[in-house]
Amino acid sequence: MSEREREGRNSERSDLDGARNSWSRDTEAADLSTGILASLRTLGYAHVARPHTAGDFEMTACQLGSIVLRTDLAITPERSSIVYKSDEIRLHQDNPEVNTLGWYCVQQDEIDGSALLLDTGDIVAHFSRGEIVTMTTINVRYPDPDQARHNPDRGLTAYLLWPLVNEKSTRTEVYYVPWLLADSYDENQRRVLAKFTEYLRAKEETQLVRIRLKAGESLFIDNNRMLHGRGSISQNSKRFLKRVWIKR
Ligand SMILES: O=C(O)CCC(=O)C(=O)O
Repeated sequence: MSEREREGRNSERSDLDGARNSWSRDTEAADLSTGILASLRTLGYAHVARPHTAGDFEMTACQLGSIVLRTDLAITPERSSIVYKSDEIRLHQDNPEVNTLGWYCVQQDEIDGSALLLDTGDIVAHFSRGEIVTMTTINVRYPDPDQARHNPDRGLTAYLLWPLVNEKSTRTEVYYVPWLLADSYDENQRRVLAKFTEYLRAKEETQLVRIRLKAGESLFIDNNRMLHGRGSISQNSKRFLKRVWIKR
């Protein structure tokens, strides 16, 4: 466990850790969601290490907002998205309209299958005001959430655009997917984008958070702040996660 993860877990120990087996009442899910929200605010993620059921996960996720998508993640050769493949998934963010992502571990990979996380919550400290403004003009594509338009399993692809940096009244949010950059940027945008990728690379060397969920544990992340990915796993891996996309 990394120093950072240990820190996070210690600070949330009373709510998110512990030996009890499941919770059945809404009030327990509500109490837990308070701890999760606090951890999302401070660390950008919350690892619920207290063993629980998929039903508990669902109940807790509902306390965090509206679930807009549920996905079963397991190696599925006939599906085309990278999330069903055994290859490494590079650090990225999901649909930027979705604020919180949650994964519940039904079965972990035998060898690894850890979630890899990178925090961009300090972006304003690393870039000048001018560079931040330039980043608000750098558009990154994201798949159209309407499955009638974007459904790679049916040969349909359609993308919308979202800025790399989005200035909100309370914070500066990031949306980055290295394989969904637009076809062309001007010279200034290319320069700032190169500095941004170097910022991520340097961070990845020293600040990558690695969380290997055990069966019965879950992980929530702030999708407008944290990048996530995972290393490659075996094609025969039985790893099985339930994912939810949550809008606040
Ligand atoms: O399999 C995982 O751990 C992550 C999959 C992923 O990238 C996603 O859910 O967006």
